[in-house]
Amino acid sequence: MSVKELALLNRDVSRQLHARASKVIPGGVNSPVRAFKSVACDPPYINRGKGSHMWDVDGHEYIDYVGSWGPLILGHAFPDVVEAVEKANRDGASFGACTPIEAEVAEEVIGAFPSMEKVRFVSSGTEATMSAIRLARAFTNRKYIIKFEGCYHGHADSLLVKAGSGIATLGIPGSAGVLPEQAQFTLALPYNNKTAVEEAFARLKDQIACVIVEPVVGNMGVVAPASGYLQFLRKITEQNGTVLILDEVMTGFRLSFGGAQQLYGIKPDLTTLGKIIGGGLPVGAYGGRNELMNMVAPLGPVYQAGTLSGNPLAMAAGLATMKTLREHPEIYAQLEKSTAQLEGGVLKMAKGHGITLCANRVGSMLTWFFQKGPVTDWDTAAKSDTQAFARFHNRMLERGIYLPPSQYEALFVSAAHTDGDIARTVEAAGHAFSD
Ligand code: KE4
Repeated sequence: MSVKELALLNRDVSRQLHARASKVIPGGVNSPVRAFKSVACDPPYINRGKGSHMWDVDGHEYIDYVGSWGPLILGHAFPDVVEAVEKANRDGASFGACTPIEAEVAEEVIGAFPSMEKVRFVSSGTEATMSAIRLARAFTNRKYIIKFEGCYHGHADSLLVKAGSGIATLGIPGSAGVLPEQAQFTLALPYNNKTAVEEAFARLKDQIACVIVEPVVGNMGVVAPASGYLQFLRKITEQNGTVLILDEVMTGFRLSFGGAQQLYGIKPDLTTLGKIIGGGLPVGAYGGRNELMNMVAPLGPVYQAGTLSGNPLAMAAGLATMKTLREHPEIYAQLEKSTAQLEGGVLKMAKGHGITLCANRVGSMLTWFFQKGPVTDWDTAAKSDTQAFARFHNRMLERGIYLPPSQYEALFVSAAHTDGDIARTVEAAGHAFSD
């Protein structure tokens, strides 16, 4: 189809629904990235997903590479997950009481993450990271936290912070409504930069409660840790009695069954999880060794609670997902192969059309950056041509390929993606580059 024909693709019903939603929900969305602002097009309204495909209300079919932003490693409406949730729902959706399945899911998580002796379930990744930081501050009796620019850990006030003027200066609010007083104890340092971390510890010595890091970053686009970087963070935190929190909300059960910490051989003090452990339903978690976790209420003084924490439906979806991954470890080799084919196929198409493109990939997390690269931190990621990305995104969407609507996001390949999906996506990229 020519670009002109493509532009005629009817998306009227989505537009009408978006106009209606925008009257009653801020921006018409319940999470900002869904508004498709950075790709300047109206968001398709999705009403069905199956396997690696989704359909919108205007009847367009898409190969989906967002997968609900990571949870759907098995694809949409995976039968075992659907059946588990339906069965649980027939017995009642929520009790606000102890249920048998919670310990079963906790054992599944701890079996995959030996750095954890106990785990607490919450309802989002934000709750998980917020709680882990509170626990780290209580355990160390210290105030300061270190995060890294380009890493996202959810929308808790102390994490919506951007770097101050110079390296290792105190954080400044990254959002309206976050007070300077709430940002002042957060340092936002450059990722993959050892000197910045050394300077922060030299300056603040024994005042740093925790370092929280995405072990493989997905939230500036995919950025892998430099060789030895995670081992460096583990060593300097150990030397200073600082808690190392690996935020594996995205990488947990994604990069391997034991997440990035299994892949890179790192034993954190605390791990946060989300996305895949809920199988598409709302679940977050934080966990670590007993010395820390036994401080969490009702055992200890660190308060944290949640009406729907450990919700039976969400637990059922997560358990069915994790069991499938545990029983089919070959899925990870399949994801490695299919995502590598996707990465390389599109890079080859770009080269053939004279498009400047580089890629970062770890397992089934992938980002093509519209620049020559390399992309190793936020400063280099930010050099990308976001207009070129937006054009590519739109043209792929018109050709039935649903990519994350931002240059600074990871795409996700699922076990449901077929060789045909990958080939069709590469072919669509060739057309998109030539439009
Ligand atoms: P939630 O509160 O959105 O469940 O999790 C926050 C979070 C924490 N840690 C990491 C590493 C994350 O990637 C996230 C959330 N990821 C984004 C995608 N980049 C969610 C998508 C959205 O905000 O709508």
